[in-house]
Parts: sequence; C-alpha cells; structure tokens
Amino acid sequence: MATNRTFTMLKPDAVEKGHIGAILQMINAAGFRIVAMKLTQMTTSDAETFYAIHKERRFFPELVTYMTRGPIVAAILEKENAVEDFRTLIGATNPADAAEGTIRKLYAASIGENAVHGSDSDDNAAIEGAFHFSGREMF
Ligand code: FUP
Repeated sequence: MATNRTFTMLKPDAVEKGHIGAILQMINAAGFRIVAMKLTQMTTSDAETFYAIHKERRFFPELVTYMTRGPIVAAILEKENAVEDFRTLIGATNPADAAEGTIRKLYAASIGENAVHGSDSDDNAAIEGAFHFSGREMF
C-alpha cells in the first residue's frame, strides 16, 4: 500500500537556470501539497551519503560535484500515490527518454544534469525527507 509522501530536490542546474518557479507550478498543478521546503546546499559529505547507493558507479564523482555546486530546493510533497505519481510527472532519468510534458523533458539537459529528483520508493521517501528536514520543519 503506497503512502502519500515523496521527497524531491530541484537540482543545482534547475536553480541556476531560474526554473524554480516553473517547476513548482507544475508540481502544484499536478495536485501535490508542499509539506516541507527549503533552499539549501549539500556538502560533499551530504551528497556522498544521500547517493551512497551509487558509490561504486563510474558517474559517482561527477554526481557529487554536480549536486554540491550550488543551492537546491529540497521539498517533501503529499498526494495520494505520491511516489509513483511524482516519478510520472518528472519523467525518465535520461531526459532523452522522458515523456513529452514531463519536468525532465522540459528542463533537464542530460542524464547527469537532470533538473529534479524524485524518491523511488516509500521507504526512500521517508529516509530522504528525514535527511533534509526535522519534524518541526514539516507541516
Ligand atoms: P533517478 O531515480 O531517476 O533520479 O535516477 P537514479 O537514482 O538512477 O540516478 C540518480 C542520479 O545519478 C541521476 F539523477 C543522475 C545520476 N546518474 C548519472 O549521472 N548517470 C547515470 O547513468 C545514471 C544516473
């Protein structure tokens, strides 16, 4: 049974290009309620921890450099079937494969700089949300 929360980051490339407003508009229009949100910047240690599952992958050093190079918008979102519906809204990891009208199709440059993160499971949504927010920052 799906829970109703997911975690997202608008990544450094999306923030640099001034896409925060447009992406939040799409998130709101898709029916997600914002439970928590902040502009923040990940340290190297933060990014290495957050993406620990990828630490043996070839792209890991680049991923850490990219995710720490500037501020991100971190947020917890609520909606029925949030994890799956948000993955549908953002589109495939590689924007070349992303469906028309998805956030990555519209705003991602490449698989490496793909504009937005969405949790891939309810368990990870809870872990990732708790990584960025304390209980008193969730509403
Ligand atoms: P996603 O769940 O769609 O965010 O994708 P993954 O968890 O598979 O990958 C996490 C991040 O690693 C991606 F957002 C970008 C980076 N990545 C690459 O740079 N190259 C790859 O081949 C795969 C992922």
